Amino acid sequence: SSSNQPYRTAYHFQPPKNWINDPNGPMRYKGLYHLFYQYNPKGSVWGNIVWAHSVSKDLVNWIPLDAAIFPSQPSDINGCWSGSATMLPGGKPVILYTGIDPNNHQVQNLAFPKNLSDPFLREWIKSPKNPLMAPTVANKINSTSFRDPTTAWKGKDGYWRVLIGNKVNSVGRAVLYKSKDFVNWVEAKQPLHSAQGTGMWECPDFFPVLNNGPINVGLDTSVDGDHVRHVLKVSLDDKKHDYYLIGTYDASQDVFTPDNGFEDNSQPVLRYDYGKYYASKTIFDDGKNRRVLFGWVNESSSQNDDIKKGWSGIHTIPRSIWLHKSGKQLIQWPVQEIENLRVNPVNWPTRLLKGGELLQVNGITAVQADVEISFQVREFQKAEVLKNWADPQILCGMKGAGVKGGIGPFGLLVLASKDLQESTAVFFRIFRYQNKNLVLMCSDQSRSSLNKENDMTPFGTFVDVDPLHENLSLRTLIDHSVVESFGGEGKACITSRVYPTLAINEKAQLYAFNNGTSSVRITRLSAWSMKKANINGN
Ligand code: DQQ
Repeated sequence: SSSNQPYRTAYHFQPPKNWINDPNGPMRYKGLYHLFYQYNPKGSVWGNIVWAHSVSKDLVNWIPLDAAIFPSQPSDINGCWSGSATMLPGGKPVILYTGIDPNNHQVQNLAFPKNLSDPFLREWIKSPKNPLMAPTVANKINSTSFRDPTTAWKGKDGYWRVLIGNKVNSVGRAVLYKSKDFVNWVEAKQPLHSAQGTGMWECPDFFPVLNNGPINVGLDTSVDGDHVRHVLKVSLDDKKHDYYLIGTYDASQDVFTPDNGFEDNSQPVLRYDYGKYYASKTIFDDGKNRRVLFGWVNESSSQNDDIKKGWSGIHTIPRSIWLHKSGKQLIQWPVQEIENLRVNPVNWPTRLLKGGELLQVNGITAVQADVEISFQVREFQKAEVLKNWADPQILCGMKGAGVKGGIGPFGLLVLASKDLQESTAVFFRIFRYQNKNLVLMCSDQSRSSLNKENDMTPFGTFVDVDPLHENLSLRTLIDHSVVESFGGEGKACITSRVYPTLAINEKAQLYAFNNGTSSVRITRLSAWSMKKANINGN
């Protein structure tokens, strides 16, 4: 119950107990969404990995099914690791996943549904030809750095292509394999892309996005052409963050070239999320014609606490993802279905939020809420001057919500205790940098809990919004131990895990605050209590 499990979520995906990590093989089949995930059936730390399985009609409520893929043959006897689904012609789904063989080598395996007329796709059969791709003396692939096949895409030449994460020394690589029949795979001469000094690339994802298209419209993974840009996402094992590149896919050479600015000295620059977020994966949702992103959020608590509470890991709310009209970044927004959980709206009329002011948002269940707030900044004279560029996360650490500024910090205090001994601050602060306004967004959990065993490092990023011409918007999904925030209409995402000791259940409170000297105008505040979703029998 929520009284002895105050950190369990009410509308974020998690199993009833135990360890969960990467989302695997999401797909839509016969009108149902399928989500598999890395799961330890035996405990709340990583190990004994199988593909657990849930289905959903709406990406909000999930029905649990038995594990779909589990160790059963030499090519996966030591674990069934991450992978992806592909729809073959005629609407037949197949799964490629990494198996750990008796020598602890990483190999790629194929599985297909036993019974295509079962919309739940409960039973999966493994190809007798497994493994289909394996490290050998001839291909010189490192047997412990070869994993996480993507959804395959089909070229005009009729060949399927798939990427496998890999590294050679410290060069991260997306190794490309091609196949005519999905069973016999041949390694291409060169990887689709690689980068010096980035380390192991886990869970690659490669997909087209519409260039200059309407918002929230997605494309099937095999679509290509002049109207399309391509996205390569990699999960950097060394950093434990998901980075993405936007660029050009040359299908004739099978090479991806990122646009200028996406790599700095070979290192990728942009992230999906500047908080806790990893091993994500997208699908094309042919029901709603959009691309949907699934991602894993680890705990920030100690392993001892995870063992005590009996579980670890959640997934974010699935997000729609598309290319911003600038072409310079992706936009992410929680799938619209999540709004069906909204009840008891609270709306404020436009009002001024003076420097030093703290306003409580009353009338909602603050521990389980969806909040949208927008700010208009009118005076820019008092902006703090930033002389030298600084890492935004470090800036958020130095200039937390309690550090008074010129314009900002202003934003939300979530999961706050009555006396404010505990709170998580999600806020903006505007700097003057090279004669422009630079907007910093922070998720500051340094005061989120009296339990100092938790990792409470603040997170932050700059947001590409010009506050001179646009309002600064923030949406925050609050769910007991997760705070998922979207700044600038989905330009910047930060997900935090927090474990208040006082601000739990009905004791949690929500505030808008301004700790700058300049006033800002709240042009919108809409907040909702969120109903509990039915997630895996919880
Ligand atoms: N998790 C899986 C691997 C993957 C890693 C193992 C990423 O396949 O590389 O559970 O979190």
